[in-house]
Amino acid sequence: MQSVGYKDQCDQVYMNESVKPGVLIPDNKAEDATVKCVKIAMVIFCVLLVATVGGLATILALHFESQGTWNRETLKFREDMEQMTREAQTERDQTALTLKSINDSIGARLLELNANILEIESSQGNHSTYIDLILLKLLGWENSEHVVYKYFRQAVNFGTAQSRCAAYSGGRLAAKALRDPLVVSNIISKGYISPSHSTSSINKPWIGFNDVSTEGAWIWSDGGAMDSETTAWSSIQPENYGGIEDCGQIWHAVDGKLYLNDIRCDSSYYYICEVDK
Ligand SMILES: [Ca+2]
Ligand SMILES: [Ca+2]
Repeated sequence: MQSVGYKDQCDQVYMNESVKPGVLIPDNKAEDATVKCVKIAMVIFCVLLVATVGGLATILALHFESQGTWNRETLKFREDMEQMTREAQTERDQTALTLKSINDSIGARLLELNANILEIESSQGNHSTYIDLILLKLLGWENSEHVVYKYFRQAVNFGTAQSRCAAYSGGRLAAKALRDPLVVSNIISKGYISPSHSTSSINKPWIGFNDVSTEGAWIWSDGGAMDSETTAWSSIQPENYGGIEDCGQIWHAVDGKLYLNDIRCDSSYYYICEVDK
C-alpha cells in the first residue's frame, strides 16, 4: 500500500518507468523513484536558491546604486548650496561696502552743510535770510568770505548771463568774488579759466564789468573797484575793437592773476554769478 503513496507524489516518474496505476511497485523500483524525487526536489531547491540569491543580489545592487546616486546628488546639492552661500556672502560684503561709502559720503556732506549753516548764521552780511544761501550751497554754489558764487558752463551772451544771475535773489555777474585771492586761486585751479587768450575757447567767462552806458567808463556790478592784486586788463585791452566792445570777460590767467578783455556783448561765453552773504 506504500507504493500508492509514492504514486501520488511521483506520478510522472511512474509514468516514465511504465508503472501502471494500482500495480504494486517492487521495493527497488520504489527506492529509485524516491531518489529521483529527491533529486528533482534538490534541483528545484537549487533553482529556487539561485533565483533567490540572484534576486537578493539584484536588489542589493539596485539599493547600492540608488544609494550612490543619492550620495552624488546630495554632494552636488551641498556644493551648490556652498557656492550660493559664498556668492551671497560676497554680495553682502560688497553691499556693505557700498552702503558704508554712501553713509560716509552723506556724513561728510552733512558735516559740510552744517558748517556752512553755522558760517552763514554767524555772518554779518545784510542778507535777510540764510535759507536762500543754504539752498544755493545745495545747488553747488561755492563759498567765499563775502559771497557765494558759481561757474556756469553754459555759453550765452552777456545780457542773458546778467539775467540768469539776477534770477537768484541778490544775484549778479561776479565782481566782489574776483577781489578774493582764494576765489581767484580756486577758479584757476579748477580750470574754469582758459590758460591762453589766443584760443577761441568759451571758458573765458563773463563777469560783472561793462562800459555799456558810457564808452570807457567801466563799472562793476557791485559798484566796487578793480583790485589790482587779483585782476588787471590784459595787454592793450580794453581796445574797444570795432567800436563795439562793451562787455568784460576773464580772458586768461597768469601767475595766479586774472587778465580781462573787452568784447562784443553778443558773443557767447560761460559766466560766473555771485550772491552776497
Ligand atoms: Ca567799449
Ligand atoms: Ca578787446
